[in-house]
Amino acid sequence: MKSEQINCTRCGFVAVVGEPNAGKSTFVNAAIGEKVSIVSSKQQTTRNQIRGILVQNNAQIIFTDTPGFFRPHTALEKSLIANFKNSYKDADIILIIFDVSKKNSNYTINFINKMKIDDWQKVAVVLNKTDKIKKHYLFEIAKEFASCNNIDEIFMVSAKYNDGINDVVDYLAKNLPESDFMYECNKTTDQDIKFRLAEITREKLYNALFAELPYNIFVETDHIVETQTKATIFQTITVTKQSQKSIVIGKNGEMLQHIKNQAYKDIKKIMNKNITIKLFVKCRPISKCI
Ligand SMILES: Nc1nc2c(ncn2[C@@H]2O[C@H](COP(=O)(O)OP(=O)(O)OP(=O)(O)O)[C@@H](O)[C@H]2O)c(=O)[nH]1
Ligand SMILES: [Mg+2]
Repeated sequence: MKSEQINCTRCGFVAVVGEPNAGKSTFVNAAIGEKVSIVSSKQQTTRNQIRGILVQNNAQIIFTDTPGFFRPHTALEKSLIANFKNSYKDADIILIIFDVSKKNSNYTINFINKMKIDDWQKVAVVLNKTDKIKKHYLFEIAKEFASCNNIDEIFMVSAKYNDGINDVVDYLAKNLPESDFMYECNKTTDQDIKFRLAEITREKLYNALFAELPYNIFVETDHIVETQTKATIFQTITVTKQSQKSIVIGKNGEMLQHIKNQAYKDIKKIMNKNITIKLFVKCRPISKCI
């Protein structure tokens, strides 16, 4: 009986949800200890559901980092929301990330109280960015969340400074259902390598051109030419206006070079070999239906 308990493994899905910019992707990266999801101070950075995978003791935790929840206006936002609703309905544990420096918790609390949860699902709240506010405010916010329906646990963390993350990970590992692992032990994400590298460049673009860039800018990895020791990564950045193309390239190509330099370190870490990045910028106007 005892050896059966020791050998039992757990595995399941954890949906990481919350308002835009709450720090969902930062949290997932901190938990996994690797950048699997891009981070920026621009809202709605995460467009797709990103899976990050972590083995903790006898448990394999499969995080789904989601686009933030908000009232949709544009077609892109509507598709983000549709994606988001699917992301938590099959999750074993739903982690609600809240940015405590926002102070107004009504929207998130309302969301939690309206969530339709099945009996087998658990909901926990992660109060994030604790580094940004004073302790007594934090306890007031925690009290507000404690009165929500269905909350199993409340954690206080600073994802950016890796504070309090282990407690959340331990809780997740203990509360996932008994199951075999679904992924190989050393896998940290299920993303295709081309997509992952394109996301890194998109992060650097957002961070360098925060105010000037619209959301409909896309980065694609066209191909990767690889030997055992070296990889050349060809990527295309697509914008929708000539003026945006000039911004991305910058004077004498300086902005493009800056983005490449910024992407270099992260991409090298992922590829684990010498790399060269070739960036191209293309303008493709959005076609209008009449
Ligand atoms: N000070 C502080 N900043 C944080 C913390 N966690 C995240 N941030 C910052 O908050 C901003 C948004 O972080 P993201 O992880 O991209 O947030 P997100 O919830 O994934 O955002 P979307 O994908 O756009 O919904 C970034 O500038 C992060 O560096 C934290 O614990 N403390
Ligand atoms: Mg995100």
